[in-house]
Amino acid sequence: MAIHLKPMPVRSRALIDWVNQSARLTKAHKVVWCDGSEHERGRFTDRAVAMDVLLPLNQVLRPGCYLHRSNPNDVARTEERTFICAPSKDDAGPTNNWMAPDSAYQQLGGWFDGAMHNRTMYIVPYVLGPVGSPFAKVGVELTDSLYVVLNMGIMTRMGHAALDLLGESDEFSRGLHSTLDLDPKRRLICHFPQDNTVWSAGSGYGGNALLSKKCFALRIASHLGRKEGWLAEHMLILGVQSPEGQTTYVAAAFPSSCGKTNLAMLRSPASLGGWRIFTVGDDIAWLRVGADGSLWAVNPEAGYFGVAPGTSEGSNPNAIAMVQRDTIFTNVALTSDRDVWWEGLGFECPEGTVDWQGRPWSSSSGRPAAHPNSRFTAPMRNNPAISPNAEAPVGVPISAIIFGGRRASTVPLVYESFDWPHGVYLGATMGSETTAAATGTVGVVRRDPMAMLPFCGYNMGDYFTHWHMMGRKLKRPPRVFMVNWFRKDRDGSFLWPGYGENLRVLKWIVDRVRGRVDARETPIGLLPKVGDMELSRLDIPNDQVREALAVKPHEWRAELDLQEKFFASIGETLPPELEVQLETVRTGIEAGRLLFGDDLWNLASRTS
Ligand code: OXD
Ligand code: MN
Repeated sequence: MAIHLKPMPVRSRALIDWVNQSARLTKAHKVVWCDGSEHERGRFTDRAVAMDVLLPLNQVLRPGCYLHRSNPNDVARTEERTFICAPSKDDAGPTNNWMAPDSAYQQLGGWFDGAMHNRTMYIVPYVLGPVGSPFAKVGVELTDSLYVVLNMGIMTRMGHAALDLLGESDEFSRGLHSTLDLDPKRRLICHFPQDNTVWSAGSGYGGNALLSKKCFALRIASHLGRKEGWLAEHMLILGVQSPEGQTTYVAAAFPSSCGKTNLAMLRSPASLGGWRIFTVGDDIAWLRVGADGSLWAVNPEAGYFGVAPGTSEGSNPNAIAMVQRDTIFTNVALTSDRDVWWEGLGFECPEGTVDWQGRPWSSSSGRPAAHPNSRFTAPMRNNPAISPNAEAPVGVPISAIIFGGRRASTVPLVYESFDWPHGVYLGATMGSETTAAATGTVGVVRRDPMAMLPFCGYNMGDYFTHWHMMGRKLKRPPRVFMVNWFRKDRDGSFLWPGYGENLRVLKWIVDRVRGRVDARETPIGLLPKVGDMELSRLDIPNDQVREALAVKPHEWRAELDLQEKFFASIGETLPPELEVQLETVRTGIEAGRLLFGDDLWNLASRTS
């Protein structure tokens, strides 16, 4: 019989019943309700240190910071072991793995049976979205991982706030998580949207185990959003403030590990003094149509689970400042003075550093010191660029949506859609090279519509239709843009410097939204006139910018064929509107090529 410790005032009968049921199933040795207080965090941290779950870092250099080393077989999201267990396979659609709900409950139920007999079950109630916001939702995660509890305390509003908001209601997301024995063969992340439930087994890694994040705030929430008429998206949210003090809010979807956190926290380069970025969120946006007919967004999370490698004083100075304290690092390297190091931190690895597995390491070791998907978990309040509206219950009004992928060719630095349906087509056809954020081959282009391929909790074709429906409800829809920071020249060098200089692209987007500049019309969308972009004091020739903006028909022919293949793979649920959009682009590209050859829009950009 489980011992319940420190019960808090819990008024939801449904919550108590479910906790009891889960404790019986897992035969939890102890059940601990988490209240989310600082005092509790201190106790849990001490316990995690005593259990070697956390290693204290140098508390003078990094107060409140700890290092966690995960099992080497458990370092990224496992998409092939992630399932949408909706009642029918069609509900999950062709882009998701599907398992019948009964089979999934049965298989995982077998694994969970007795899984915590000598472990503590922590009950983690949490709120997603600012407390007091109409967007806010309650979730509860039951877990046997102290690492998960401590991360959830950073990533969500955890404890009393959630129980207060829940009151007597039975409306909360139910997450049951056990690391089991971390055997990859007994690893499954199963979502039951119809039950507002996730069961996650066999992994302790972020996206698989912090159930508030990808599992609830995206997969389950996208299903709820479809039912209730809103959107849960894999998007950062930021405010761009002009030198006059006018702020324009933007939401942007990029696949994992493509720089969302860097863009959300961007510090303007000296050459663009006067322009500033404020972060509302770095990974997830919940979006609703407001009474004014605009799209309003909140960040459901309270912290950032960012990719460490590549984060430096140069690429993201605000993140470097943020992770100076109160941060949990996962799978980074440890220096001899107990500080952290990772590839791309901007300085040589100090001697005596051990790698993410604790093995001696030097630059000649022939392997990275930090795992490529190593992470920092930091509270958003530590971000020096946090928006004053990050906790605003009503959210922020979104004037522009930006889609973007990692594409070495074809996709220009920035362009704008003609209207909302064309914008949905841009998002639906997004492609990107795969990264280390998920297990599998890195560097292959895959279609990743709206950056939601791994996170959409229902049929992708129905998801596109939902986007069209949202557009119909919007009296003042945001403009939609596509960006690509990663285009390369023939020699394989990046054409655009990226990082802080991306603010120049944001400035053009803001100028478009505010009606300050016009654009060049091409079959793929509206491109900047090079003269309208702020390029002063940028250390690259204008011709290189033109190359980054070029529309090359031979590349687009190949691209459109791939898009068509992807659409075919969606099957019957694909809205015909998307095929019409694709054919319109194809006709434009072919006509232009016949009339002017392959260099048409390249040439056009030269004259503007
Ligand atoms: C993330 C991801 O952790 O997208 O945010 O993988
Ligand atoms: Mn993400």
